[in-house]
Amino acid sequence: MNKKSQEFPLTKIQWLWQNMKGMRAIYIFGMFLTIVYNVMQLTVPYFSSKLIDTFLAGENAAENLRTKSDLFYKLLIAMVGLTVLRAIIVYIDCMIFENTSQHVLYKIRNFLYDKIQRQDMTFYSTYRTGDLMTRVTGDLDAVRHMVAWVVRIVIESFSLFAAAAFFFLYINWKMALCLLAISPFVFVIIYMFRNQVAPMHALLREKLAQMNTFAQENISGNRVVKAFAREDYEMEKFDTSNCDYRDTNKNTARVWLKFYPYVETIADLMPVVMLLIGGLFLMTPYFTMGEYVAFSGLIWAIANPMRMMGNIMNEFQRFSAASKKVMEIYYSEPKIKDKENAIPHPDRFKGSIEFKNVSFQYEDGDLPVLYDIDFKVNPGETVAIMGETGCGKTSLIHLIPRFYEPTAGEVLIDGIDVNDYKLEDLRKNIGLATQDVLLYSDTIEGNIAYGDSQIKPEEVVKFARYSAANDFIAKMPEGYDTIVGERGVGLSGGQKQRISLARALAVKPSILILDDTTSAVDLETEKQIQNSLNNLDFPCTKVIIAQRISTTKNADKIIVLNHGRITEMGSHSELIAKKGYYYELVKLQTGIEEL
Ligand code: DUT
Ligand code: MG
Repeated sequence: MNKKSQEFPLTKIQWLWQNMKGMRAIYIFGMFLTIVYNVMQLTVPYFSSKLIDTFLAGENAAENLRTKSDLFYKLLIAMVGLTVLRAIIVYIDCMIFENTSQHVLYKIRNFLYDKIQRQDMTFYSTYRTGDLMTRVTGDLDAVRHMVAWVVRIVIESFSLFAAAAFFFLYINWKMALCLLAISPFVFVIIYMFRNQVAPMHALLREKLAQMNTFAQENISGNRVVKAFAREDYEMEKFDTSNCDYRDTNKNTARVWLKFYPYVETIADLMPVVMLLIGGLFLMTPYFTMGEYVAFSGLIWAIANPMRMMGNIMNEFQRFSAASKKVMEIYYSEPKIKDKENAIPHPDRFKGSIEFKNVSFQYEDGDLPVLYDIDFKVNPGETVAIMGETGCGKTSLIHLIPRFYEPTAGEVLIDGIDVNDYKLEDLRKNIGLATQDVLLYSDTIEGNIAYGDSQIKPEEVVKFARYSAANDFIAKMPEGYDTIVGERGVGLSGGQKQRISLARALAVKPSILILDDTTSAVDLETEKQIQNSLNNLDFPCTKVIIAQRISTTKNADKIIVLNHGRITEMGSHSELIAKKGYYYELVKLQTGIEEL
């Protein structure tokens, strides 16, 4: 997946609109209400102009007040009534915008979470956790802000401006044109502002992601920080990142400050033009005092939207930068997914595994990590994989559940290429205990039953027995109900490994893969585990990565990897006879000089 130059099928606004499905009608109604309450706002000056001309400043004011006093009161009541009605509409409108935005937020967030869940390993090595977290929280909130606030303010500004402009033209077009002639200058300034502020917002989102990534990595890796007493150093590093974010924020705000005086000056020119030209017009019969009051009472409805333009443009750019980051995840597609013609295999696999001339290279790697791997394991057999650290053992076993795809050759299970299975069918048949154990913050029972939530409690105990974990679990104050912390805090390395083994066994897999799973348990316990693995009550092919001869010597087949190539393959006795790496290893581990 290319992180940088991703094309989206929809524009940002279209995408937002698409995610408003189900809420569109009410949202449009909200937009309509926004127009309504803004236009209503203009009626107050209209009524006051009427009141002034008829009852206060006009030629027959005193006369009118006496003879048409009921009209006077009607106008007053209409003014108050409209103000109250307007307040109610504003309230309803705000609720509509807020509700819709929360709905959109909820919908997109769930969608993103689902997307992230279904991504492949390459995705997880491309995006860092803190970055992803920022996208589903901060960036997404900027998107919500667009729906909840920006759109409403845009409509408010435009409807106010348009209504006031029409109203002015209606009352006195000459005066209105003199005022409106100033407004185009604002658009030129806003356009220039947009070009400068857009890259700032992109940078700002980047900095926020950086800061969050930094904090996330630091918090989850806090044990390393403590072990090396590097708190001050980490604090300093965070401070730098925090400062950087603050400064970028300040610089973004400063861009507006540069343009703000010009916009403000233009907006402020309005009342001046009003005074000058209006004053002159007042001396002619074409412009009444009532009209002057109506104009000056509404001059803000022209000037304020101009002032808001900068804000609106700023918010648009913020939305644009944030939605780009959200859409990147929204439209990301895992490379490893079900083939279109994948055939379902609901039945249990028999469990034969075959690697046919498999080579593999990581997308970001320079060299292949596996070359020409060729071997076969029959159902129920045990294969052990050995070799120096970094020789490609973990990479090899990751090809079986199709975490990655070989660059050449194929991996077959029961004679079918793993690419042809549905991922769910394939992975359901595989029990994997990974090299770095990750337990969830849940009870021990919940952790063991992770792959099969239907499993009975007595079965959980059975699998814990198989993995020699029952004894220490039973000794814990709350037994299987003991909550283990994030990543299994509160357990020893060997204890965690044994729970992870029980978790892998609990799905009763046709293929069990253990990646260095007993490296941290003592020899006695390991022997116990070996025994139970040999006597499982379900058929199972085992692929075991280990460094200890005691773990591997009884395997049907031992594979020795060296720099990504199979250098030795055979049973314990065959490999001893070969007098190669395995032979040397046995000598080293048993301390016997000659075998
Ligand atoms: N490698 C990558 N990207 C990864 C993982 C590994 O480039 O995401 C490289 C590192 C190493 C090679 O692949 O040079 C093989 O790594 P692997 O993890 O397969 O080695 P291992 O045999 O499992 O080593 P260990 O015994 O330390 O677990
Ligand atoms: Mg490994």
